[in-house]
Amino acid sequence: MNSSRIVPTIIIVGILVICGLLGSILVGSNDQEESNGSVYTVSVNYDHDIVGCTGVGEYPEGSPVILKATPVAGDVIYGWFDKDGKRISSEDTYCIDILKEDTQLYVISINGFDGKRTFYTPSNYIDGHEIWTITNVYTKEVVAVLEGTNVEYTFEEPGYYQGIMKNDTQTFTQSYRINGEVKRLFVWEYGTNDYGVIWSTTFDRYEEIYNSKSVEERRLTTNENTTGFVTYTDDDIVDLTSYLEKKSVGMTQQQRANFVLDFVQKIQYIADETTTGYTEYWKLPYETLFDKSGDCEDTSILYASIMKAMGYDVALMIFPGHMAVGIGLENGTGIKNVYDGVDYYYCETTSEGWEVGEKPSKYTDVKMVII
Ligand SMILES: [Ca+2]
Ligand SMILES: [Ca+2]
Repeated sequence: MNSSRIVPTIIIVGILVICGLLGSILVGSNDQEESNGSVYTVSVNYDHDIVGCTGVGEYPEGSPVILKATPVAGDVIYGWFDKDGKRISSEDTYCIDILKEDTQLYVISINGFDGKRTFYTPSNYIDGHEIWTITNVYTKEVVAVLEGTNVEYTFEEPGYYQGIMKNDTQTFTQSYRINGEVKRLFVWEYGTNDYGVIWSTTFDRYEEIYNSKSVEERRLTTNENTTGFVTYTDDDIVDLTSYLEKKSVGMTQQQRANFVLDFVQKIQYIADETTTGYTEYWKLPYETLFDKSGDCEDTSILYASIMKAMGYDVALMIFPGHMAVGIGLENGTGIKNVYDGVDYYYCETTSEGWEVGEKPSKYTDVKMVII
């Protein structure tokens, strides 16, 4: 089990698993028949690192619900997430005070993570006003502002963190690199169904990928080496792809392309300048998954990688100031670009609502880079 954690893996999450009454606790069930209130279902999805979860089931409207998940030995609860994939708690148990609707949650555990660290006040620090500003070195996000002497802080997940304490004349830094398992939850809709997947990796692997391309390579202004970003043979992408393939069995070629496009379009759009300080910065597909964010070329490169891994003909469609993906379809519908006898249909990856073959008219003067 532990050895499999080293390789980034994809874990299939039960989708809309309704646990029904089995193992559930009915609160106030004696009053239920007399009241006209609705009965709502509470369901929790998780991967194979959670042994079980108590508290799921059906409850009368207004009930309190207490959910408790038990991780496998060596794991700790990383968090509870709502149906939109937003983390709502990092406790072992999750309590719904007053149940108002059918509620679908996810719970995620990670392996053996202890994020507790101490930031020590330097002995030669002369200002009595001791404040550490703690930043995630990679995302540049301030994760905490800590006040006090030798102050303890518990990080929520593995990462590389730096604290800075300064006054008018002195600046001190203290860093912690905390390795361990990292998981990302992706949720999206296709048609009338909800889908979710938990993607698992390690912080070590993130740093390996991050360092595999120089900043110069990531700031390409030509198309040279472009295809080197479409890492469709990497385990990180292959595992995700096989999950997406399983969930889309029976779909047509174009439906499957739309299914994956819906997954990618849910990834948050953030401009390169905001996250990296560079006007242009290409991420590897792995990094877009790890960050759960990117701009047009990042989500295009991710989508192109998955679709290529699925066996599609794939092209990056590069416009002045924009990137999209062309997917080869036989008998497809929508806007296409014929290249070398293949019909490449336009795929917009940056925002929801654009289906395969739908193209914003402002993008013209395409350069096709066949993968
Ligand atoms: Ca960009
Ligand atoms: Ca980018």
